[in-house]
Amino acid sequence: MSAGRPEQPRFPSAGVSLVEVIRTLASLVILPWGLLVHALTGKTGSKTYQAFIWLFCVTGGRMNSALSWCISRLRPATGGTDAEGVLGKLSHEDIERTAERLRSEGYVVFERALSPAACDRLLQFALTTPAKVRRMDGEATNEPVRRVLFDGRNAVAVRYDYDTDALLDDEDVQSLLADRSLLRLAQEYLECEPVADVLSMWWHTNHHSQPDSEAAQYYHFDMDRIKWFKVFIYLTDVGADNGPHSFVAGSHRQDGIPWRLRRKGYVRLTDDEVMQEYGSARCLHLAAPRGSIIVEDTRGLHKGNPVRADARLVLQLQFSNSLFGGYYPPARIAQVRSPELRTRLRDMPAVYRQYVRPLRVSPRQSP
Ligand SMILES: O=C(O)CCC(=O)C(=O)O
Repeated sequence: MSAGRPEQPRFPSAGVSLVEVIRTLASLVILPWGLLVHALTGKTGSKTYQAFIWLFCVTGGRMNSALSWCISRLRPATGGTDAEGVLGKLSHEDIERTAERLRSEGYVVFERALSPAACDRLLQFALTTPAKVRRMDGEATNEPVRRVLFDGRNAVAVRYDYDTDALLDDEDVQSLLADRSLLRLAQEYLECEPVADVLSMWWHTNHHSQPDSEAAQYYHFDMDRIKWFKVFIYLTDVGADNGPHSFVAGSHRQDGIPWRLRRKGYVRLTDDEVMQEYGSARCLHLAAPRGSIIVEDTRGLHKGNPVRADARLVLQLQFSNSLFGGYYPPARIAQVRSPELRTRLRDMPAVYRQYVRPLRVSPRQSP
C-alpha cells in the first residue's frame, strides 16, 4: 500500500471504490442520453464521451459489445461475397478466417501487400507535401501549428502528421479507401456496413530516443469509436531500429486488459506495467518490409517504438461501426481521382459519410 494516501472505501468483492461506483452510475445516466443526442445531431458531447470511455473501462468492453450488437441489427452488412484487393484475392472463407483471427489475436499482418510502385508514389507524396510538426512531451501546448517539408537528415520533431484533406486528394489513398478486400473484411469483422472515418499518415523519426507520449510511443488503448479496426501500412522498411509497431496479442478481447490497468482510465502505460501483466511473449514488435499491412483492433494495447535509425512512414486507415465517439475535424474529398472510389461512392455512399464529397460524382469515363 502506498504511504500517505488515504485508501478510498471499497466494495471488497468487486475491488471497486465508492468513487468508481458513483462515476459508473453517473455514466449510465449520461450515455443513453448522449447516444440519443448523437442519433439526432451526429455530435458526441464531451461528457458523453467521457462516460463512454469509463463504461468501457468498467465493463471490460461488454458495453461496446452490447452497442455493437444493436448497430449490427440496425445496419446489417450486405457482404458474403469474395473480394479482390490489397489484401489479395480473398474467398468468402478467407475473409471469415481473417476476421476470426482478428477476433482472437487482435491483429493480422499481410507482408508486402501494397505494391512497390504504390509505396513509391506515397513516399513521394510524403516528401513533397508539408506535414504538421507534432508537439513533443514537455513542449508548450499553445505554440502555433508549424507545417514543414519532412527532411530525414534534419528532423525537428519525433512525429510529423499529414493533413487528412491532402491525403483524401491522393489517388492511391482513395483507392485504398475504396479497396474491396478491406471493405469486405470491415463488413465481416464489424458485422455491419462500415464507415471509413480516421485517415492519417505520419513519420516517426529518431529526433530523440526517449519514448514520446504525444507521438503514441507508450502503450495505450484507443476508444474513439464503439468498434473499429485500423489498417497500418508501412511505407518504409521497418526493422527493429525503425520504431516497429507493438501490439499486445489478445488484449483487445473482453477483459483483455485487466481491471488493474483499466481503472487508470484513458492513459499511457509504461513498458514495465505492460510487461508485468502480459510477459514478453505477448508483447509483439511487428517489424516488416515496406508495403506490409497490419490490420489491428486497437482496443488492444499498442504503441509505436522509438526510432533509433531511419525514420518510419506509416499510412493509417480506419473502419468503424459508427461515428459515435471522438471528434475529428471535417475533411473533404475535393476531387474523385480513383475509379474505384468513384464506383464505391455511387454504390456505398454511407461508407464515406464522414467526408464532405463533391456534389456530383461523375459517371465512370469510357476509355
Ligand atoms: O505509430 C504507431 O505504430 C502507433 C501509433 C498509434 O498508436 C496512434 O497513433 O495512436
